Amino acid sequence: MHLRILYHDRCFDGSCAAAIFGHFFRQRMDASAEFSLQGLFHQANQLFPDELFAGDENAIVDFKFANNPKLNWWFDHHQSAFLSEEDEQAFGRDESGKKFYDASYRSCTQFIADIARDRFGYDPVAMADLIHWADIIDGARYDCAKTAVEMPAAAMKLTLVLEASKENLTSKVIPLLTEYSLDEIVERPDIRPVFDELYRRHQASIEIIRKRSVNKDGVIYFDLGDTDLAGYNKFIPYYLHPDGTYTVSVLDAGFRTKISVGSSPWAENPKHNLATLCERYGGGGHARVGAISYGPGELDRARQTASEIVAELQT
Ligand SMILES: [Mn+2]
Repeated sequence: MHLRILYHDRCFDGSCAAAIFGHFFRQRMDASAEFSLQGLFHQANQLFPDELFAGDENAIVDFKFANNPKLNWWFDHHQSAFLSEEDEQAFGRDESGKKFYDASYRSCTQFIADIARDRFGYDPVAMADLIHWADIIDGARYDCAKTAVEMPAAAMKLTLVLEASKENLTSKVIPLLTEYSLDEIVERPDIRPVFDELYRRHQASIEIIRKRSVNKDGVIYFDLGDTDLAGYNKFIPYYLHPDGTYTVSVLDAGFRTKISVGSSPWAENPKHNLATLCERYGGGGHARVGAISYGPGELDRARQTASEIVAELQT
């Protein structure tokens, strides 16, 4: 029996969600199931081609709903979980008892653990550390920006590797998450040097953002469109500008042009819902962090959108 797990790619919670779903499936559904893993990215004009659902059973975790009859399992906690109203209605009509959505969860990993325990008798105790860290990392529950930027814990180091390594290591790391501790994974000879190199680049990115970012009326803005940075640690802006409430940035990630819109986890009750704001431009996310993806090379359009969002957040 072949179980195909589609998960939010380049994301610690997405990876832990894939790991815990596989662990649950082997514990409660089919002990001899073989897994295959496929990461999914948010893109402009998101599609779920039929080839994605090539398993005997197919699951999506920590990613949008796909209205495809071959989708057997679905777990998500993003506010923007549906591509269309039609998809939302299809989810509402679903009677499989295997598709679940709850945007109040900080991590999809915790969500899967709770549902699998309550409805399917799953024992998640072996996954307690993963659940704990997915909740901290996806929920951005760090004491301060300094901790978030300096990454003392193994889970934080692994997050950097999963999000930013040149070669995508998520499908390699996911099977390790159920076999080894986070400390053991980070110290592996095929992971530690990757982290060390990324950490050096992380420190360099702090200097680039330091030079380019401005904080005006609580909104930190910077444009990385002409740099080769395809991502950055989202707490750097608040490390550099502790009194900033929001961040808006533009970057060129090659396959997409991305506008990131975030709020400081240390700011009390920011008044704007960033998922709702991003949805107006075809993006999405959570209340406190969102993003918009445009096509490759659409930097001017992205800059225009970013300036509109900055103006709105400054009010
Ligand atoms: Mn998540």
